[in-house]
Amino acid sequence: MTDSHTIQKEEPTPQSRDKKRMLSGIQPSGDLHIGNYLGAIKNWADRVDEYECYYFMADMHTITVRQEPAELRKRSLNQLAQYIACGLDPQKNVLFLQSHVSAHAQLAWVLNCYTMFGELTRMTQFKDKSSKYKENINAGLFTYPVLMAADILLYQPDYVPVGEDQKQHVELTRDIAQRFNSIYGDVFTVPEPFISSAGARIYGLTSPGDKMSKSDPNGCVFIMDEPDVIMRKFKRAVTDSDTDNPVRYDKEKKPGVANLMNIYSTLTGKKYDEIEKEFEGKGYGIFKPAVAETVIDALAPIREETVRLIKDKEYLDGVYRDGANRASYIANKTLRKVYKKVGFYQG
Ligand code: ATP
Ligand code: LTN
Repeated sequence: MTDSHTIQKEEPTPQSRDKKRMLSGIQPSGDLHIGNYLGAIKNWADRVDEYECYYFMADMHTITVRQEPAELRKRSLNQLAQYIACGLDPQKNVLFLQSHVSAHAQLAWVLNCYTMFGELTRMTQFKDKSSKYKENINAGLFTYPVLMAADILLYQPDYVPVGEDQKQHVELTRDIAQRFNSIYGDVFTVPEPFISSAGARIYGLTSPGDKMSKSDPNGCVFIMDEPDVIMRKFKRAVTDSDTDNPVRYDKEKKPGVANLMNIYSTLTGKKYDEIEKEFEGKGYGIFKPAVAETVIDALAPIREETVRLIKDKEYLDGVYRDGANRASYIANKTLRKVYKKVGFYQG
C-alpha cells in the first residue's frame, strides 16, 4: 500500500510525546468472542484519552497456520467492523491491517538476523503450535515472534497490551531491542508488556478451568451470536451442585460460578457482594439466564453496528487506507533509521 519512500510529516520523538503510546494486534483467525471483548478490546476503547493507540489485525501472523484465502479476506474486514462497533473510534485510534504496511515484513527480516535460534526454540507457543500442526511446521511458525517484535518496535510504543500467553513474546522483543540498541545506540524504545488485570480473564462456559477460546465453540460466546444461542450457551454453563448458597464467589471451589459472576460484574459494574445479595436464595435457574440477558443486552448494539458497518465496505476500506497511511508514517521512520544503522546504502 504505502512504501518506505512516502514523504512524511515529522513524527514527535518518544521523549516529546504528550501521551504514552500503546500498540497491540489480534489475529483475524476467527470470530471475536466475549473473552476478546471483555479482556482486550473494551479496555482498549476506554484507554484512548490517556494513550496514543495503535491496533492492527495481524493477518501476516495468521498464515503461519493454513487459512482459506476468501475467509481470511472476509474476516479481515469483518473484524475491523467489529473493532469499531466495540467502541474503537478510528478517528482517535490508528486501526490498520498488518499486510498494508510493508515495513513490518522489512523490519522482520533485519530482526531475524539479531535473534538467536536458541531463543526461538524456547518459545512455548512454537512448541505448542508445532505439536498441534505437525503436518505444517513451517519457518513462519518458528519466526513468528520476530515478526511480532517488528510489529512492536516499528512504532516505539511504551506499552503492549497482551494476554498472559503473549508475554514471553514481548519479553523476547525487549531482548531483541536491547541487543540492537547495545550495538547501534538508542534506536528502539524498549516496551513493557501490559497484562490486563485478573478480573478481565474470561473462562470457557463448558470448561471453567480454561480461558474462553474459539477452539471450544460451545463454551465460547461470540460477539455475533444470536440472542437465543447466547441464552442456550449460558443455560448449559458448567457450575456445581451447591444448592444451599449457589451464587457465591469462590474461584477455587466454584470456578464456573466465579466466571459467570465475573462476566456479570464486568458488564454491570456490580461488585461480587452485591451480586451475591441480588441472587441470595435463588438458584442457577434464575442466575444463568440473568447473566445471559446482560450479555445479550450488551452485545445487541455491537451486533447491530457491526451489521451496519459491514454493508459499508467503502467506509471500512477508507479506515484501513487511512490507518495504513498513519501507521506507515511512523513505521517507515523507524525502518529508515534501522536501514541506515545496519549499513544499507541509501544514496
Ligand atoms: P483463542 O484462539 O484462544 O480464542 P484468540 O486468538 O481469539 O484466542 P488472541 O489473539 O489470543 O485471542 O488474543 C486477542 C486478545 O484477546 C488478547 O489481548 C487476549 O489477551 C484477549 N483474550 C483472548 N481470550 C481471552 C479470554 N478468554 N479472556 C480474556 N482475554 C482474552
Ligand atoms: N501474537 C499475538 C498477536 C500479535 C500481537 C503483535 C500482539 C501479533 N503481533 C504485536 C501485540 C503486539 C496473538 O496471537 N495474540
